Amino acid sequence: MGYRVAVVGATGNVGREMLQILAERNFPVDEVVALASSRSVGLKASFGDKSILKVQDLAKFDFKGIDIVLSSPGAKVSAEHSPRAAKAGAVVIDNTSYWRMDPDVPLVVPEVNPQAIAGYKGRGIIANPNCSTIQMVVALKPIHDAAGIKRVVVSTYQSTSGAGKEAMDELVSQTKSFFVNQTLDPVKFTKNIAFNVIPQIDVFMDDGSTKEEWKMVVETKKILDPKIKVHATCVRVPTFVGHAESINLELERPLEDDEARRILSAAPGVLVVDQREPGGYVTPKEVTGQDGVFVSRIRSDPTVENGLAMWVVSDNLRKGAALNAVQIAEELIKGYV
Ligand code: 11C
Repeated sequence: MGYRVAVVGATGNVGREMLQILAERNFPVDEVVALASSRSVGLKASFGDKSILKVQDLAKFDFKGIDIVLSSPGAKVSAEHSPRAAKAGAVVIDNTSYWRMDPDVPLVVPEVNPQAIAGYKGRGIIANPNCSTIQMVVALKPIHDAAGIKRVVVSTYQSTSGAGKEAMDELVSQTKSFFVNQTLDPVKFTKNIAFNVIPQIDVFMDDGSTKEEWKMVVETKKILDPKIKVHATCVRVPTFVGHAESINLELERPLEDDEARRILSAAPGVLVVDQREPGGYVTPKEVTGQDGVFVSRIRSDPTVENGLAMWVVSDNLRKGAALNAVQIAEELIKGYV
């Protein structure tokens, strides 16, 4: 038996990837529906190489009979339509920031807290975490189980695809304009992104952090352990796909770097590439289109007691968004729908 699945935001970076991954992983479907705003109605969306779908109007769509919704529109759209879909009987896996911190909505990374899925019954919504959080907690979970994480200090190097297709186009056009001696003013970003890095993702909060940084703090606590202290600096870099993170950990108990490497190599969803020679590590460009969370540069940090440092890279559109949502759906159909 298959499921009736709807993908909301089907024409966006993440929505397209959701359709691709559902098809790639042969998710058991009887029907797949592609939904987006009225502007996109009539456009086509590929369900992998299985079929071409005609995009339908989200606002007019009746969710009755739909089993699972994978949703990645803007937060405001999600606030309105995810509860509407849930009320019609669907389980909604929502990739926006809107529902993540709601105490009645589980926030799930299947390699880390699959047991939390059961909590969806309250609202009928399961939240998919922010991309920079997902890849970090997949790498932190086995270390936390082995040696207890007290504190995390993370700096991110986030690709333009996290800000959408227009942001990727802005990187392309600014790069091209540089070679013809023109300057194109920023539109999607606050400063030029070509040949630059920008230490702001999302809006500023009252304490001087940005909302992306705040998300990394509160989401990590909700998914992994509320006792872990997290300090994040989130930076946009001129790459297209793949977020990288430099992570420093302070552990409760000593953990040799060789032991950390062994533990990470055996952890679900993690691939260790750590050769301590030129090129013996992973960069964002190499992980585009891949499913894993890649860990390199694992080493002791002698500046704090029980310190450990690592470099973590993953495809932000796949494990950071669409793949994680599809994995939640796979867990869900094992016993919850
Ligand atoms: C970025 N992490 O790279 C953001 C995109 O809360 O789902 C995802 C925003 C979110 O810009």
